[in-house]
Amino acid sequence: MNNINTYIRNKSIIAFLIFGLGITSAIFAWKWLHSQPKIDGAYAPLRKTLELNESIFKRLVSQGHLVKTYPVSAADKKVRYNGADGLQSPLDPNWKLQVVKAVGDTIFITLDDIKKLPKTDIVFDFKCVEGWSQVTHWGGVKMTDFLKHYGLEEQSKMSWVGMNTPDKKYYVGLDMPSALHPQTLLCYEMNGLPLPVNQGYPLRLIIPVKYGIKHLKRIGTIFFSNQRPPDFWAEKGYDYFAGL
Ligand SMILES: Nc1nc2c(c(=O)[nH]1)N[C@H]1C(S)=C(S)[C@@H](COP(=O)(O)O)O[C@H]1N2
Ligand SMILES: [Mo]
Repeated sequence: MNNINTYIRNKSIIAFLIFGLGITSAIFAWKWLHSQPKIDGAYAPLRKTLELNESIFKRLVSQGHLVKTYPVSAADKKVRYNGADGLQSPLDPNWKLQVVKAVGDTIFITLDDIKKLPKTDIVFDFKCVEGWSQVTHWGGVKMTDFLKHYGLEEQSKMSWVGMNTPDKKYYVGLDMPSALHPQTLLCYEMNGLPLPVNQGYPLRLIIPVKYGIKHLKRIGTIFFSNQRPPDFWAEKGYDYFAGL
């Protein structure tokens, strides 16, 4: 009898010690994580996980994976709009797209010039990280057609593309494989009509392999870099790549 009591007591003590050890290590792990430096708003170890996810995603893109498309008839006529950062000031009536080929070498391109390039339409399920999605219809020039037309092959060998609104208040960074994805558009039409102002008139990005946060509205400047460009939502802790 006594032996059994001793046995139960010892078991309880061991269970209690293991429980205590578990709690203590959880607290230490939490403290350790919060003592780590932040990279783009996320603690370094968590950022590492996001980057691992991204390397898997990049492989998918380079294998030529296409986002699912829909017939035009499936597109919603009442398109939701979301996000007005960088759209607050009135648009300069003399707006031109600025493409920085190199430091001190910027080209200025009008909307009419962009409209002369081959046009591509896409109907796809536009997804916002906030949890909604909508099948919508967009038209514009494929990023790859645009880059070829303007002789930007050398720039396309760099690792990153950056885009800003004219007032620089909203900005995105894109990995080159996603920028060169065949479904990525410099877009000037929605439902076959010029973009509404709150939807990014005169020119916005449509990059179906990524969440809405990357689809910059009202593009002012495009530049190329081997360093990762600043990114509005990544700075607030969202995944830099925001791939689907
Ligand atoms: N300039 C600018 N572009 C932006 C945003 C913004 O706030 N400012 N919001 C983004 C987000 S979070 C989403 S979901 C999409 C929404 O595009 P829509 O308004 O055409 O639906 O735009 C993206 N592009
Ligand atoms: Mo979004």
